[in-house]
Amino acid sequence: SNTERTFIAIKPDGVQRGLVGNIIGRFEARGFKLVALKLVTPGKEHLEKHYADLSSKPFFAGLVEYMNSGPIVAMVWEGLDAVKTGRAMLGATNPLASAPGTIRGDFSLQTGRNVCHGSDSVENAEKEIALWFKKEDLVSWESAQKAWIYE
Ligand code: YYY
Ligand code: MG
Repeated sequence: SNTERTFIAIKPDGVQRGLVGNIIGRFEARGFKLVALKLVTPGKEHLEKHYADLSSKPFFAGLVEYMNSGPIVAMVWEGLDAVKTGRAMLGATNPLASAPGTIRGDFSLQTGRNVCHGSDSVENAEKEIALWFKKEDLVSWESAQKAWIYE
């Protein structure tokens, strides 16, 4: 475990359903530090790049259409073990397999409407952050809470 950055995105269903504040609140309350945030509709080409690894899957076209159906809240969160912990906070890909208490387990039922994205490895987090944000959009700052969250 180390200090890491992860890419978290509230998908169009999460935005439309008014879950932005709740999801951001979870990452804040857990102790992660916000490094970048924007509301965007990046377009099909960008979303195809984001999900490039899944381009051969039968659900790919529907996935891109869903992701392109409204604004997305794109974020970078930083902290101890942020990638793995972010995934744990999200829950399983299929919301029916997500434990209550997770974002997907609390707010969704179907894989194709699972509300929130999170990077699955440090390497992919770096790629995703570079795809969604310019270097100068990543804010360097010290949280006043740091000494109360870390030993
Ligand atoms: O990382 P995660 O979002 O949990 O799952 P991925 O396997 O990377 O798939 C990305 C995205 O694709 C998933 O969140 C919903 C959608 N999807 C789907 O619609 N149907 C599947 N059988 C698998 C994934
Ligand atoms: Mg994934």
